[in-house]
Amino acid sequence: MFRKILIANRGEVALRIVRACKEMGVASVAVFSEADRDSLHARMADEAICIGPASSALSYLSMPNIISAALVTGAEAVHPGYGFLAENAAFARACADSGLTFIGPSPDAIERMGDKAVARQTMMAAGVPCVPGSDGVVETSDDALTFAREVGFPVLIKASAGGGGKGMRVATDEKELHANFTAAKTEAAAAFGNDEVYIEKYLARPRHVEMQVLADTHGNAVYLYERDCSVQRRHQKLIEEAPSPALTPELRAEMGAAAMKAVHAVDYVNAGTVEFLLDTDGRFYFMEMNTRVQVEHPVTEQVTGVDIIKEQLRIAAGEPMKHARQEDVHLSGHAIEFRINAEDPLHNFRPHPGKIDVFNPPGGFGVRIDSHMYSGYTVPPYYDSLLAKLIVWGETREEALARARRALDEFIVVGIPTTIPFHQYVVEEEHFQRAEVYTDFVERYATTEDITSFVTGVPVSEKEADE
Ligand code: MV4
Repeated sequence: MFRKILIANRGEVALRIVRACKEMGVASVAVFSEADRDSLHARMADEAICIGPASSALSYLSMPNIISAALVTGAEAVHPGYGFLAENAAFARACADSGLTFIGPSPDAIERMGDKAVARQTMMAAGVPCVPGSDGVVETSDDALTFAREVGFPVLIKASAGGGGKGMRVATDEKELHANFTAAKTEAAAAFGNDEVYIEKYLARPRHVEMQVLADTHGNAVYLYERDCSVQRRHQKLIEEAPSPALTPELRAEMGAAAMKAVHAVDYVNAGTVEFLLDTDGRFYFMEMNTRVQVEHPVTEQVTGVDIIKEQLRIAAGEPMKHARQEDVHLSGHAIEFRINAEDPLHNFRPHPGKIDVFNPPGGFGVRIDSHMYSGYTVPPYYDSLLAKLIVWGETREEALARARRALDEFIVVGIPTTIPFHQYVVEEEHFQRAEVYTDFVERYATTEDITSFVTGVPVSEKEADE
């Protein structure tokens, strides 16, 4: 095992990694920007080193600053967390070139999954089910038309360099295809400096179901089952749960086998996530592969008992992972994660940095809080707005929901608005309670009017009648 590692991140995930290090007897080095001097991740690590000014580009995204910090502190490895440099192949290479172990997959795997057209082509060749569409990049709008006619309209034009919803355009008929193909390419060129696009049939109201995988350098590979992440807003996940209420045991085994094919197709090592779209007929299709640990990894930890961060460290250190056989990985109960963001759900989820006067987290059986906040902490305006993750566990989904209601009621944050009221609304919402949740859930059933009405106690219909 490593003696000392550097954590190239901030906030709750940096703290999550510090905690794993402490339990494993690994010394931790935190890095922080000038805006994060008073942050908990820096205080809880064994050592902390300033890597630049507030701007991410000059601190958490600065490869030379981070690598220098690792070298001067004598760290042997770098954990990138999620976001920032986590899926940057050049960074993984730069670590290796400096004699540092990157705690993640090979630069090659990062690169191949980072290009979404190459990822799709790789998965098609490996026999992983993909949405009907083009085999890799589509060069001309005439070729796009050929594919669209083959699979039928509507189709989705996606940027190869995109992912996470950026650079997508729907075309509902032949007339729209040409204009939207050109628009998608222009948009992709401007956003990513790469105008390559590919085509898929557009699935109506899919669910987002993703498989957590782990693979080590000894040839062991397992899936830790799925997470259902259908409650999203503008491609930002808000609630994730495991297991997915939409999977049968048979479908779960099929999806797990498909995820294992994906792992083997790129000789994947370390923790990863294979994202699928599940259509209303129970068919699933590969969407993307994330080559990092994800924000929502705790829901999987709660239902499997596997500490994913510790497994990442063991794998990167060249040890066999602890949960190496599929037969040893069991699902137990139900977990749901609620993202508590420094955002105002009554005003379009507008980010709202500022001082937290009081933070009183919930507790008790089946409640886990992963957070870097404390009473008196000031949320800086420079980074993402995730403040805390509330993860509840129950023997059943119903028990987890009852526990979520109780925990959300106990959860006190004074000083800035948070997404807590949004979650309090959702756990009472009938479609969510019945688990009838698709990727359009928020726009359909959790609008600003719905949440405002819930918070003020004024029914939506009465308010409309007043106006
Ligand atoms: C799709 C789709 C429908 N059909 N692909 C959005 C994020 C990016 N990773 C892919 N996305 C989608 N791809 C086909 N062929 C619908 C979406 C999508 C979506 C997917 C998952 C979760 C939320 C979403 C919200 C809107 C669109």
